[in-house]
Amino acid sequence: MIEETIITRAIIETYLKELLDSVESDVIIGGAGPSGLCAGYYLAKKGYKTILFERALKPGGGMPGGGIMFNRIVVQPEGKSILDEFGIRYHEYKPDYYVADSLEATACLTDKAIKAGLRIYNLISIEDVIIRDIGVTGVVINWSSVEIAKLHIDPVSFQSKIVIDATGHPSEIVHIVERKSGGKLLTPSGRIEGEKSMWAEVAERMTIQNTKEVFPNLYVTGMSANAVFGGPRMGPIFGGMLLSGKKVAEMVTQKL
Ligand code: 48F
Repeated sequence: MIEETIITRAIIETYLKELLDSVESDVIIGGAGPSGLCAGYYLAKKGYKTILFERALKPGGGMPGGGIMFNRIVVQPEGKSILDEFGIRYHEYKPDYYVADSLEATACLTDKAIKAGLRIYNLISIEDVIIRDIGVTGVVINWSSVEIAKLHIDPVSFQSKIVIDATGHPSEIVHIVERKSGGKLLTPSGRIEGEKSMWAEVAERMTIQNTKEVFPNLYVTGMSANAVFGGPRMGPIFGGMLLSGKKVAEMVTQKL
């Protein structure tokens, strides 16, 4: 016999128990694209309590869509070791250009990150941050459905030692901090430099260079790093995203 009310209780009770335990954490990541998932995997694997809020229904960000909806991604040789780490299969298309299935890549990243201990909360948007004297100390969240419907419902806050902006092209968390801190970012101008037009080779290199602390206790990874520090976009080549996620996890580990 199947009791509907037990199903209801199982879902609500287990979700809320974990959510309550996530109110304070070591690291909060905004965005479950490739860089956020990769960062979350390496941090959770090290034993840090790592929470990820994702606005969308499903994780993956720009990865599952591949290039122009063709579900393939390209990765350069430097990214191969991360594909191996996550069990993502690939083949050499031409020397130094590896092709993988973008759905398999998304599934493997998500699977390994969750199994390493990353807590992913989908359908939740980060709409503000908490800033104290020491820098960023957490985020303010609301249901994405509330945001989309433009309902007047107050959000709640979650505290962490570190926040990582992995929100991709719009670099949403850094935009909030720029606006609310009066432009005191650790960028050359103190403000967001802005993303430049496509140049895959330079962009891939710069994504890793630009993976940094951009305000005390706030780091940028992936496309957000390039948008904040003035790097170009790169299109459907993904090695830089994965390497940036790994790098930010290493930087945060050193700081913690
Ligand atoms: O855009 P996205 O995949 O970011 P990424 O990890 O990777 C970029 C590539 O996909 C691609 C590219 C190159 O290869 O240029 O675009 O840097 O994932 C960002 C995720 O953040 C979520 C959004 O729904 C997406 O899944 N997101 C954005 N803003 C918020 C957010 C927010 N305020 N709160 C929660 N999630």
